[in-house]
Parts: sequence; C-alpha cells; structure tokens
Amino acid sequence: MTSFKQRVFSGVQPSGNLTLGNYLGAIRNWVGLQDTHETIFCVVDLHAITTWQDPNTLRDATREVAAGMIACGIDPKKSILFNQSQVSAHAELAWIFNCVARMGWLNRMTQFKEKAGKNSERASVGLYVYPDLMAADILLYKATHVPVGADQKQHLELTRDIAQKFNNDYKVDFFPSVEPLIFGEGTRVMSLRDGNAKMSKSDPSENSRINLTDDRDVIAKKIRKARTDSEPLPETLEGLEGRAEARNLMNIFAALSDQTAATICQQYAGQGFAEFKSDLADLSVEVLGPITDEMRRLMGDKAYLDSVLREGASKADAIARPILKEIYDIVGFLRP
Ligand code: AQP
Repeated sequence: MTSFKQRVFSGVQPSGNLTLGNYLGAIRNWVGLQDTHETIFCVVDLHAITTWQDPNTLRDATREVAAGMIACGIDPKKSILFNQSQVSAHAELAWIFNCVARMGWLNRMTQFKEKAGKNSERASVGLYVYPDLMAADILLYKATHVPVGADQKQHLELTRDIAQKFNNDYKVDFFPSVEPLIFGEGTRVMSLRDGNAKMSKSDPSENSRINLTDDRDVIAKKIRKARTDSEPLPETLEGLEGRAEARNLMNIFAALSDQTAATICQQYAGQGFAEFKSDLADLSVEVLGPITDEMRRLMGDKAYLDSVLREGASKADAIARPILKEIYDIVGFLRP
C-alpha cells in the first residue's frame, strides 16, 4: 500500500441492504479517495446492533455490505476493508469516549431523536452513545478526513468536540482535527415515499428505497411508484420549492448522470413525470446494473469475502493497537 499523508476512515452499517443513498451519498465518493489518501473502510457491525439485528441476518448483511463496497470499486489491495467487531480497540476506545462526551452533547443529536422516535425510553443505550463509538472509529486511526453524507455532519462535529476535550482534559496534543469530506449533488438522497425523510436501509417500506441488489424490473417499478405531485416539471429549480419528492428525484437523476439538477430541470421543463421517471429508471439500471451483477458474483464467494475482512482486520488492528496503547498511557491505566 502506498503511504499517503492524509488518512480517511468511513463506515457503513450492515443493518440491511445497501441503498442508492449509501451509494450516492457515500461509497461512490470513496472510490476516488483510494488514489489520494490512505483509506480505511469499515462494515460497522457494532453500530448495527444499536437496533435489533437477527444474528444470521447480521452475518449475511456484513458480507453483503463488503461485497457491495467491493462491487462499487473499493479495492481491498488499495484500502483496508474489515468489519468493526474484529478489531476490539473500537469498543475499548468508545468506552473512554463515553466518559469524555457530555450528556448535553448527546442530547442534541438529531439522529438519536429520529431513530428513537417518540419512544426514546425503549431505545437501546447503545443507540444513544452511537456517536461516541463513531468518534472512536475515526480517532482510533487518527484519521484526518471523514467522507460522510450530509446526514452525518452533526456526529462528525461531536467527534471533533470529543477529540478537543480529550486533548484539553489530559493536556495533550494527541488527536488531530478531523475534517469532513462532503461531496456534490445527491449527497442526501431522500425516501421515494416521503421527500422529507432520508432514504434508509431500515425503512419498513421497501418502496421507499432502491437497493443495490434490486433487479431492473424492481428498480423500474419503484421509480414508477415514487411519490410525486400533479404539477409539470418547472424550467428552473426554484419551481421545485416545496415539492420535496420531485426535487429528490431531480437530485437523484443529476447525481446518477453526473450533471447538475438545474440542467436536468431544463431538459424536462413543462413535461409531466411519466417520461422523466421512465428515463430515470433506465439511467438507474444502467448505473446500478453492473454493481448488482458484481455483488451477486461476490456473494457467491463467501470464502473470498471472509478472507478480505480477516486480512483487513489484521491491518487495521496493527494501526489501532499502538494508538490505543498510547491513549491508555495518557488516561493513566496501569498495565504492570
Ligand atoms: N439517504 C442517504 N443519502 C445520503 N447518504 C446516505 N448515507 C446513508 N443514507 C444516505 C450515507 O451512507 C453512509 C453509511 O451509512 P450507514 O449505513 O452507516 O448509516 P445510516 O446513515 O444510518 O444509513 P441508513 O441507510 O439510514 O441505515 P439505517 O437505516 O440502518 O439507519 C454514511 O456516510 C451515510 O451518511
């Protein structure tokens, strides 16, 4: 592996099928980073169990997310790719960060509120301290850059706060400042059923998302059924204000075709949604089809996927262990 100055860490939860949101908001953007940064990509299974996961489904989903990442272009020869639970230092550092982070900080996290819903008393404690584990994931490798979807920006700010408080409390200059890498259009892909909710793996409605494993017919059906309104498409993006679902489809079209939403808007100005949706379905199939095929092929080779994750974990551990040892010394843990 070439050695780069800047180290990138990012992760995906194996909490269901990878979605178009994961692809456009995250994984697609990670591919290019492999040639300019040292890249560590993690299937974050410790995060996934903050909500209930059936053990067999979790194992399958862990392999599937790894297969998805590889199919999207994450190259295990260029990047470290592993699943989080294989490197126990993540959980160890997360505990320390539970003691650094303040309740008030976590109380402000909007993702907890969204995911816990009205019944926060019944949410797991793990879901509440999820951002502390995320901070541990990143800082365990002293990563300098974290590519995240816009939805994760708040958690990254918390990571910076934790790093700073740790440095201040222990009077050290140990953790670097972590910068977000947020990419262009389509970074926040919304549900196909509700333009104000994020497209999510764990949304109970299958029709709310496009999975990377969906075949051509399913993709076309989901797009055809995607919620829109009865107005024609406007000439400019201003005409999409207050039309969250239409705007979302426009953003998806733009991201998949590597054009701006304004250009697509002009192209379909004055038309209804029928032709737009049909073209969007074709485009989605064209972009996602090869990924789906490769994912399926990889999913048939569990031994290969397991070996990638095992070797990745061993490389990750080799970076993380010495850093954790230094942290233990700073904190004052006696290890006679
Ligand atoms: N809809 C989205 N738009 C843009 N980016 C997204 N990401 C996820 N959904 C969207 C980005 O994908 C990366 C991995 O996300 P994750 O799996 O770790 O967790 P998540 O953000 O909680 O994703 P989901 O699909 O919503 O999972 P569940 O349903 O289990 O909570 C992150 O960089 C994220 O920003």
